[in-house]
Amino acid sequence: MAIGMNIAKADVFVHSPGRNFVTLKIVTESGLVGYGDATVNGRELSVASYLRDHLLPIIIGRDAQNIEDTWQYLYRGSYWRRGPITMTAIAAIDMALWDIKAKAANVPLYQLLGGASRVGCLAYGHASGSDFKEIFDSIRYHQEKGYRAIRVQAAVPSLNSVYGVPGIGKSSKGKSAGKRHDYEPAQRSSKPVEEEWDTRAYLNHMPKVFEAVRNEFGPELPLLHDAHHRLTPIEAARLGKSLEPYDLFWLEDLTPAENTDVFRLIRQHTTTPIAVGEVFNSIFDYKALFEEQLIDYVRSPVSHAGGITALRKIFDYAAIYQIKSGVHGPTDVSPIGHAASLHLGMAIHNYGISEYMQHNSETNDVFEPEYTFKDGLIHPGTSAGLGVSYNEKLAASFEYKPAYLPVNRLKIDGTVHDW
Ligand code: EZ4
Ligand code: CO
Repeated sequence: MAIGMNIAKADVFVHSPGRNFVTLKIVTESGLVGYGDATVNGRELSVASYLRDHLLPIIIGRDAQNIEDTWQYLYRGSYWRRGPITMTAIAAIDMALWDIKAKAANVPLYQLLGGASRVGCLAYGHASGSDFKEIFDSIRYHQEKGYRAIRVQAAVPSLNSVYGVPGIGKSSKGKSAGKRHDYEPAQRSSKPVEEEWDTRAYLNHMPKVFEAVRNEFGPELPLLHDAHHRLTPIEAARLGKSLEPYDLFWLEDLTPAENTDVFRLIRQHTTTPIAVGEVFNSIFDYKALFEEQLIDYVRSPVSHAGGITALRKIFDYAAIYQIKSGVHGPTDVSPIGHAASLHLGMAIHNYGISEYMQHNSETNDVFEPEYTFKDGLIHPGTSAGLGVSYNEKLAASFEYKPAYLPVNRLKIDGTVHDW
């Protein structure tokens, strides 16, 4: 047994460099440091408490090398399993222990997961706009940055706001363009912002957007779209069908996440590939979807699905059904969580694509991620471990402030609508 590999110390940091993040630091007796991302957007303090009050006291003194056993101890050993807070807390510990194991072995983490299966991880960026011109400009901007696959979100003419499309209504003043490429959807405020929604208007408008984009950019560019869980099963089927002529790479999060049975209906109606799972947190959420071959891409990131140990199993299970990874990579996954997903993405065979929104400079100054983005591919870097650090002093200068994702109401009568 290696000397000094027991967990000596663990701390949780909740700060706001660029946006709110929850960061776990584990230190072994020998002084090796591992980091984990424990951020759940808009519910940060719950995960911090779950870690500080319940998990960290029981992992002190454990052998940091026994990652699988620690995972089972925290998951199977607890009466209360699953759920986003629990699984994110376990994920943070798992990530930190893999970081330590790779540092102890002096290799980048993907080497421990089987080595590189590719030269880099294909990523997609977020284009959006209030009108076709803004959308085209935003796509071009991302292409110039190197992206080879692009998610397109669009304002809907009759709506004052649409999630994922910043700056609606300000375009005539020319103020939205810069902001649009550095978008943080969780607003720092004591209550959530409220946005309005109209499914009919959305369903009528989206095919026009993708028709215009295909006409402008041709058939080759991989295009993605996210419906943010807002549709009923039959509406989802209609959207998939109406977008078939535009050959989407995927259609994401069509219906509310709880009821996965609806994918049977959707699948019968459309050949548009389907991605789901950014709010899933367990292999059991995917079980029927895999076995019945109802989806094409797994959205879970390492940080929300129980860690590298758990997501690796989900990906291996998906591989049997030719289903690929399509990891969630918004700004609320910290550079630590993003790096963990990238190391796993480098190693697995059934890699698909990663979302890569890019953090702002405040975030990057604190975490100093080593991953690099070139020609549309992200590489996690070759230094030992996850290749991410955490500048505690600098982080502490960015005080945590509550921030919430918006709440969505129907335009016609104010009914709260699905995410
Ligand atoms: O709404 O990360 O695909 N990306 C997304 C994100 C999510 C936020 C939620 O925290 O859907 O913008
Ligand atoms: Co999404």
